[in-house]
Amino acid sequence: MTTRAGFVALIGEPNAGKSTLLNRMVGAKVSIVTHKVQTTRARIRGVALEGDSQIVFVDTPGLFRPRRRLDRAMVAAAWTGAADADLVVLLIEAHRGLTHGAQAIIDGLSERAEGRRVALAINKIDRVKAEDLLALTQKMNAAYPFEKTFLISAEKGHGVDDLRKWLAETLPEGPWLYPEDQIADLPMRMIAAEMTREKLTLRLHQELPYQLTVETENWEERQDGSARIDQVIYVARDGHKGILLGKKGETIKAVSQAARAELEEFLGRKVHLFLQVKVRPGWLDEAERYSEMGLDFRDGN
Ligand SMILES: Nc1nc2c(ncn2[C@@H]2O[C@H](COP(=O)(O)OP(=O)(O)OP(=O)(O)O)[C@@H](O)[C@H]2O)c(=O)[nH]1
Ligand SMILES: [Mg+2]
Repeated sequence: MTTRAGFVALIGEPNAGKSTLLNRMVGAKVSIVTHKVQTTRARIRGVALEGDSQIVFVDTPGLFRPRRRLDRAMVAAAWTGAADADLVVLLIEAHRGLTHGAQAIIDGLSERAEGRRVALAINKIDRVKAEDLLALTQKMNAAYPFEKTFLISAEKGHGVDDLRKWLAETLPEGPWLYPEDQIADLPMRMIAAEMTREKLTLRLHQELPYQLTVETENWEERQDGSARIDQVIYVARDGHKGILLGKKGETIKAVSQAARAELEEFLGRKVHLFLQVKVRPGWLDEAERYSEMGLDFRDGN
């Protein structure tokens, strides 16, 4: 039997649906999803099997014009993901079309991921009329020589099987890179921290989600089969701590409950989750915070 295996980087503007697509391909939620931009911060690998192929999807942070150190490190991580991959899939949003941001990514492709084979996935087709898609497909292919174009809805699942099949056929021949039953390549402590960050992002407004980070400090397996997980939420300002806790601690309590429920489902057992909020004004400039997130601090320079 000839097997195939390789890395497929999912790139695109923030909110394009990269993490949604990764989760659908893998069949489990390994990367967090919100309706807000810049949700994903680092490269997250999820593994899918299709016939004799093992496809390692690499979810990446959205590509945008970075301002802060964290933004720069995120964008650098995304480009590294594209440069290291066997195949690249650029996601755009059907209803937004060829935006300035998408054009900037196309311009970057030849420079930052030279020689990579790139397919286009026009996502969120559930939001547009079918007849609009032909013109957009043509426009995109005039802007860049994509190997293939797929019309998909990562959320509803349309077109996703065709994309997976094409990727499986197109990856190089070679032995599988992960054990057959592995679906993600990300430490559990980080997946757990991401789940809490997702709940925080969904609940908090404006800039706050971008001013915090979550780390799993301790993970204890208990005799009764449950897990005790201690996490720290770093915020940059005193005022943020108050907002995060909420009136009588309501906000943090709701976040904790939602994150715990998801963790329990993911792990298939009982979880005791303890969240602590720490004010740390300089966390956005601390190397250790970046390595905990899976980012390279120096990329932020
Ligand atoms: N209508 C529709 N919404 C979608 C589809 N795919 C993703 N979404 C929504 O788009 C939003 C962003 O999805 P994500 O998967 O977090 O996007 P992302 O590209 O990973 O975003 P960043 O991590 O911020 O770069 C979420 O609210 C998703 O539910 C789709 O096919 N159709
Ligand atoms: Mg994402």
